[in-house]
Formats: sequence, structure tokens, C-alpha cells
Amino acid sequence: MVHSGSHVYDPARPSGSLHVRAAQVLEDNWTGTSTVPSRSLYPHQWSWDSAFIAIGLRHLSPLRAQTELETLLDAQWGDGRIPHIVFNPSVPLDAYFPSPDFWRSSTAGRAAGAPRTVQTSGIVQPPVHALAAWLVHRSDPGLSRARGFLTRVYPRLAAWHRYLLHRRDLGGGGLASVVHPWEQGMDNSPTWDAPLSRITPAPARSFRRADLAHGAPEDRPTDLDYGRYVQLATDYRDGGYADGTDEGAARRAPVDGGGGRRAGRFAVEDPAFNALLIASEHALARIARELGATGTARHARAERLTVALIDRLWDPAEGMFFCRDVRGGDTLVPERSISGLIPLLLPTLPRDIAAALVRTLRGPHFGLGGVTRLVPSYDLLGEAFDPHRYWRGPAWFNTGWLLERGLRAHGEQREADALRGTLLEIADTSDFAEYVDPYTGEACGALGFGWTAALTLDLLQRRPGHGVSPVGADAFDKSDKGGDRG
Ligand code: 9WN
Repeated sequence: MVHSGSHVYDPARPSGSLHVRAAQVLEDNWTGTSTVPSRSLYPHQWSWDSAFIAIGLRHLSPLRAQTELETLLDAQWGDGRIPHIVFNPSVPLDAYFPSPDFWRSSTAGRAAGAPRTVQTSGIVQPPVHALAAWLVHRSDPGLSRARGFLTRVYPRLAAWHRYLLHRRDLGGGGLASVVHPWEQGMDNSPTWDAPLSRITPAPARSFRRADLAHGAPEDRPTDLDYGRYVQLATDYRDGGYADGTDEGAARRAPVDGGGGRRAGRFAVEDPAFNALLIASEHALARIARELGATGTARHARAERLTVALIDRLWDPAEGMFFCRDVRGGDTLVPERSISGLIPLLLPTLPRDIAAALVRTLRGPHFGLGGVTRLVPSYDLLGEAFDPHRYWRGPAWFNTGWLLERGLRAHGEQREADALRGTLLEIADTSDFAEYVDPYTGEACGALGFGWTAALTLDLLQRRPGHGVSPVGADAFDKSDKGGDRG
């Protein structure tokens, strides 16, 4: 039995069926080459969803987990970016907006090396992929070696990290910036309100949202926010998806009415995005080592990135990390988002910082082990808090999974066990919901959601208690021992 606050999750009852039902969701969402997040709301392949899905899928079929990642990597652009959506050509254009005819990747993205045969978006999502590839490899090293899995994915993952570290260092401090809220993955977080307020929204009549046909409008982003998302993406596309650091980017960028360059008005350094990059850089070091290199330079780079993360985004007085608004006076955005706690997943984080993050998690703003059942996506006491609206309060399973790893990595086994128990219980009772009310666990958004089912499978594999090392902790291990098999 796993106890989580007053709620008891009894693995003897639904565990078998929970496993079977989670596997069924992944089966239902499988297209033959990848897994959709949701058949209704998100009927294509999404980048960070696929990484989380592969982490769960490896427990059902390591081969399918490898295929999931390789399908995504097949759509990688010449400049190294991994697009946030890979479109399924057999899905009607109006099933999701923005559709391929909005992004026009193969034409607008030609200079940046967009693939010719597959249609994609032109923005990215958090770099969970190298971590996922390492975990997938560890689940069946024999199969992985026989198929040359790591040999094939390593150069692609290395190019992806190179893109982020060079083209996306828009703040000049060594961290990667996101140029659109969709890139960070927590689309509608109040963190974006200030940086987005500088963007004139595209007129509502210029596009047609598809999400409102499937999701409750009061849970989804407002039309005004959507107009801003669309305008930002339009500007990026019209500038050839060039980044501020590209040679010729300024030349290709469209000119606005005032004679200024429109591209690049949104650039934010985000703690979760960069923490995942660091975790993945450590994983890439392990992959390099597995392939016969030393991996030392990569571990060293990950450590430099960790220093930059602390230097640029840590606020000791608040006990958490914040986003840096690179185009908004290069200041920290004073909104407490769950993103600011995600760096806890790094076992290499200094002890005092990890301890402060755990205190913040337990404190009044996030309520872990107290007033909430799952960690909210945004500050419970924040003015913009809403327990049901997209990324403005509800709890997601991928962030819960990352924090569970983080708690375990820093010796908080009891808290990790409790969080694991609640995640499993609510995944079960919510029918693998996309997100839930953090107080009640009530389901919101799509049901049968891909990463909720996948991470359920992963959590079911993890034995509670006993100070076990977090799955994948060996990605951070600089010695040559095998480590946790995950
Ligand atoms: C835009 C697919 C994606 C997730 C994101 C989540 C949501 C899309 C949307 O769905 O974003 O990419 O239409 O709102 O915010 O994290 O990857 O599941």
C-alpha cells in the first residue's frame, strides 16, 4: 500500500488493471510509427510528448519506444532543431490548428533545412529526448546494440543540443531561450503574460481554433492569448524560422510598420527547459561513453550549464527559479510556476538549492503533502491562479513525474513515494486525464492522454521506498559503471 496524505492507493486492487489500461491507451494512440498525445485534441506527433511516451513505452516494447524517438528524429531540420509537431498527412487539415498550411515548413523553413517530405511545425519543445533515448537503451541494451539504436540517434541528438546551445543562446549567458510559449510546453502559464503583452494579437477572424471543438473553452487559453500565439508564430515563419543568432537572420526578418524588425520580440530563458537540457546533456555523455568516447566534455558542459542556470535564474530569497525575459529588460518574471521547481530533477544541483526547492514545494505556494493532492502548475496564491485553466493552476503528470524523480534524487524518499502513489491513483481515477484539478484530482482536458498513460507505466515499475536511485540517475554518473537499469 502506498499512502499519500489521506488517500490510499492500493496496488493490489487496480494495479494489474491499471497497467493493462495504461497499455491500452498507448495501443489506441499508436499510429504505426509514433503515438499521438490524444486522438481527439492532438492527432499528430508532439516532440516532448513522444519523449515522455517513449519512457513509458519501453516497459511494453523497447522496439516501439525506439521507433517513437526515431520517427521524431526523422523530421529533424538541417539546422538541428527537432520540430514540436510532426504532422500526420492522413489527418484532415482542420483537425488541429495551426495546421501544416500555416507552418509551411518545407517552403518557409527551407533555408533552415526543414525536411521536404514531411510537414512539421517550425518551433521546438523541451529537450527531453536524449534522456529518453538513454532510458530506452537501458531497458534493453541487447536489442539497442543489435539495432544500432544509439549509433543512429547520437549524432542527431548532438545536433539538436548544438542548435539549442548556439542558435538559441539569445540572452548571451549560455542558456537556451524559447521564442514562443508553445516551445516551453506550458503554453498558457501566467509567466508568459508580461512577455506576451508586447505582442499585438493576430485578428480573431484571421484563424480558426480547432481546440475549442474538443476542450471546454473555460479551461483553454483565451482568444486574445491565441491571437498572440498566432502572431508570434507568423512572424517567426515569415522570417524563415531564422534565429536571432543566425547570420542573415536580421536581413530575412520582416520589417514592422514602424520600420523595426518584428522577429525576435519574444525570448525567454526558462528553468524547466534548461534543466531538461542539462539532464539530457548528461544523458548524451553516457550515450557517448557507451559508443566508446569519454563523454567528459559533455558532462563538463552540463555542469557549466548548471552554473549558468543558477547564475541567471535562481532567486535565493524566493527559494525557486524564475524565467528571464530576455527581451523585456533582461529581468526575472516574478511569477511562481512549477517550471521554477523542475531543476530539482538534477542530482548535481547544490544541496542548499535542492533543500530550498523542497521547502518551496511543501510551502503555501505549491502545497505538496498539505492542501493539494498533486503539485499545481502555478502558484496557489498567485492572482492568476485557476485550478482548471490551462497551465494556470491544474496539475500535469509529466511535471509530477519529474518532481518525483527530483525528490528521490535528493533523498526525499517518503515524499517521493507519496507523490508516486497519488500520481498513480489519480491517473487511474481520472482515466489518464491530460491534467487535473490539483486539489480534487478531477479530470480536465482530454482523457486517454499519451504521457499520462506512459508515465503511469514507468511509475508502476519503480519500487517505492528503500532509498532507490531515481530511474536514469546513471545518466549523471561520470564513472563507467552501468548504473540503474530503469
Ligand atoms: C500546442 C500536446 C501538447 C503538449 C503541450 C500542451 C499542449 C499544444 C496546444 O498540447 O500544447 O503545442 O494546442 O495547446 O500545452 O505541453 O505538448 O500534448
